[in-house]
Amino acid sequence: MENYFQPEIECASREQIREWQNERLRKAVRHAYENVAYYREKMQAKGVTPDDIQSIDDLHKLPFLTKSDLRDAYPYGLMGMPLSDCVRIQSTSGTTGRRVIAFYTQHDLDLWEDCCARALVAVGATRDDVVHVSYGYGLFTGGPGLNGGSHKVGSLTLPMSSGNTDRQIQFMCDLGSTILCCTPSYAAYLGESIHEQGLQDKIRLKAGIFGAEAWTEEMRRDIEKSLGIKAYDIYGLTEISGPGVSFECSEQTGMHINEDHFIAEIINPETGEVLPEGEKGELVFSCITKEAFPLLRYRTRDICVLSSKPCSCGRTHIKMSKPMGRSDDMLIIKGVNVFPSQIETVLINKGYPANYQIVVNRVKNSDSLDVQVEMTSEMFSDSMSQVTAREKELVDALRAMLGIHANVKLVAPKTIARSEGKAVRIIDNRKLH
Ligand code: DLL
Repeated sequence: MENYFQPEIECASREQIREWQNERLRKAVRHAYENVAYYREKMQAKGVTPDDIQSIDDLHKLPFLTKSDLRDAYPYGLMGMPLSDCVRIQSTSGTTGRRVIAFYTQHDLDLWEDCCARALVAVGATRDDVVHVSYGYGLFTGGPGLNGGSHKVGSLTLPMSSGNTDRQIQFMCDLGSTILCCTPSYAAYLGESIHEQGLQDKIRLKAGIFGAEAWTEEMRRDIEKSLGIKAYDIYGLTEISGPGVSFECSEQTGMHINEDHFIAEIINPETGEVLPEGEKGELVFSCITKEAFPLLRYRTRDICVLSSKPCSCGRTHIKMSKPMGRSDDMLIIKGVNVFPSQIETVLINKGYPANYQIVVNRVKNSDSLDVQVEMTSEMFSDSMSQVTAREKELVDALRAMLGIHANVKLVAPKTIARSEGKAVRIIDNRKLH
């Protein structure tokens, strides 16, 4: 069994990492140019050839690739290898427009699973662990990615998939699951259900690896408390391979990007200008080792900050902050930029569970923001006037955070539908696109 803490790679000097990146970038650009007509045409339209890209300093010369390119080229137009060399597809959870389909050779699958194995080892996984994978399996990358990573580590892998919460808890108790992999909203729900069934003493979990959707530090603390674990973040997207593009280490202050496979840039989402390290902007990835689906300068729409400050875990790969929202589903309400994570921070700080729904409407050209929040069972027994006072308190706190008025409605526990995968928390009825 290989060891998936790989200090020769993960703790390499910045110079060494840059050297790998330069060499692999040159190869990746040539691969895309020679094998993907769509890419070649985009580069030609910008007057760039593979000879113009000698190092990461030349990266800015390449055109960006966006989700709409992926949709235009659907389904086979961005493949870098013949179909006979591809062994798998995965697809996004997108519900609007054409789905995005990513292709993998066996080599691509191996590298992706290596990245997930690194993530698991970083949260403490060994071959003695029981890894409980409650991400969805099938087209979604969460289940297959963590499953493959867990096999590589040599842990006993429980391919639970999502759903059937009672069975999840039963397996967790009976088999002594030690590491939980699922969305943070499902982790919170599992915690809630375990407490309801009074089974918290039967749970052997020590760590969780949660991603695929935005979650706050407050939610981390809640999950850690409710499940009695350390909760770590993991990031990725289907187009770039899936989970494991970056992952948290013991420091829990941002996610190390697997820089031997992916080069990260931060750009101004309005102008496309590359921003210096430390500035907030849209994350852009160039994949430098992928064969079947070679994406260069892919715009993720995720807004975050990069930092190469030394990390106490010894890893030298650059860290990205938790995504602070998306440049495309950032809500603009009454002209004000609103990130749902800001609303979640207010709610959790005031003691509410992370079960809420944000509804935006537009009536006669005026936007309205409604926030429905579940009360805890203790709050639910409060008198009507106490509930009204609580609602007012939230309205004030949300105004202080967002600068706009939100209509707040406190609802009974368990009235907002739970999610087994990514939570649907935002309903924008304005149809602005
Ligand atoms: O969500 C891959 C994944 C599976 C990541 C399991 C982590 C764990 P997609 O369905 O293609 O892929 O969605 C990708 O989800 O661009 C982000 O906006 C969001 N996202 C993913 N991880 C995080 C995270 C998977 N840790 C999109 N925090 C990305 C916040 C995340 N947002």
